[in-house]
Amino acid sequence: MQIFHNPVHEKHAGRQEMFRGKLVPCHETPARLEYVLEALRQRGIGDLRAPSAADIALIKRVHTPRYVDFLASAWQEWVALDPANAGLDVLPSIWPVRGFRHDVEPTNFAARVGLFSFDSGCPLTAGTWEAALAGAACAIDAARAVSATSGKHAAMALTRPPGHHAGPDFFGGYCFLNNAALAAQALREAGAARVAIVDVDYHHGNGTQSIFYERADVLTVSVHGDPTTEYPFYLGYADERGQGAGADCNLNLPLPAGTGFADWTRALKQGLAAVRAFKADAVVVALGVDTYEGDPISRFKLKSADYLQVGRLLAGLDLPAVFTMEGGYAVADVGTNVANVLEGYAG
Ligand code: SP5
Ligand code: ZN
Repeated sequence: MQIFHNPVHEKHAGRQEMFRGKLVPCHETPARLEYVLEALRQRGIGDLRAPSAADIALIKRVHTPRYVDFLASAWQEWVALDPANAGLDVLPSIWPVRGFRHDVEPTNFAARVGLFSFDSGCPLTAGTWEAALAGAACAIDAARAVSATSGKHAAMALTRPPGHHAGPDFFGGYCFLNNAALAAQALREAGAARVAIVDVDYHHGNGTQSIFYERADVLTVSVHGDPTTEYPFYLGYADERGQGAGADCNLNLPLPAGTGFADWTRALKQGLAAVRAFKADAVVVALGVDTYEGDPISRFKLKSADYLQVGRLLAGLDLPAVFTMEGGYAVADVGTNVANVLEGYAG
């Protein structure tokens, strides 16, 4: 499997996220990816390569141009406000909720940060744009590599920050550019008529759902913690089925906190059946391993060995596949768990 690894991921390193009225250390750290790399190297899994330059035009067909331009210049604007800001991260503090206008773009920086974000747990740092852009390139390259090879070929975008919470024009949930959505778009543009995205991260892939909600060419499936109690709370319910041309092209499979592998597998199999019924030509797997029993912010009970079976089940689709790296915060075990999925997938 070709693995496009983000060589500048560590340039995105948030200091703190807001949690219960305090700033606490970020869960989404550079070490997460280093553990994955180490596990892949040790086990001889994959063929590591660097990404090419990012296709900004493609990124602007998934995200709005004004959002992409905001991300690209946000850090410079932040430091221009006060040179001392260079030692601090950007965290949103105000948002336009119901009744506020979304069509205006204030010049005030904090106001623009809020316009383009949805939570205060997702710091934007000096290197966020560079890291997110290289990660997007990994996702696009992985999709193009898979498209260029016939048969059941697979590739991975091994990158952070993750992507599945990032929507058409907002960041949040540790995500800035939606790598899974970019991979799906790249697969479409390389000739796949129908693409499915299967999101197995603990959290609902709200950004991915929003990006494709009215499209019939991309099926979005997400197995996740029930948003009644789990982040991101405001999306991810079973009655969200897609809209307009995209009606019946979104499938949410929420499961209660505490769910173990047997029940989780039943939901995944239901999701995979929907992918088959959709007659997808290719699949993108948004691979989060925060479903792990040891994850510090999540509440499913998968064990490390279960991830081998997750890989086997995904391989059963028998489709060209692109994996993107999403969540997983039990840092020292993230490598084993991701490597297990890929090993199970390879058979
Ligand atoms: C990609 C991904 O998995 N994003 C998840 C974002 C979750 N953000 C909210 C997490 C709040 C958890 N805070 C718990 C702190 C316990 N010390
Ligand atoms: Zn997650």
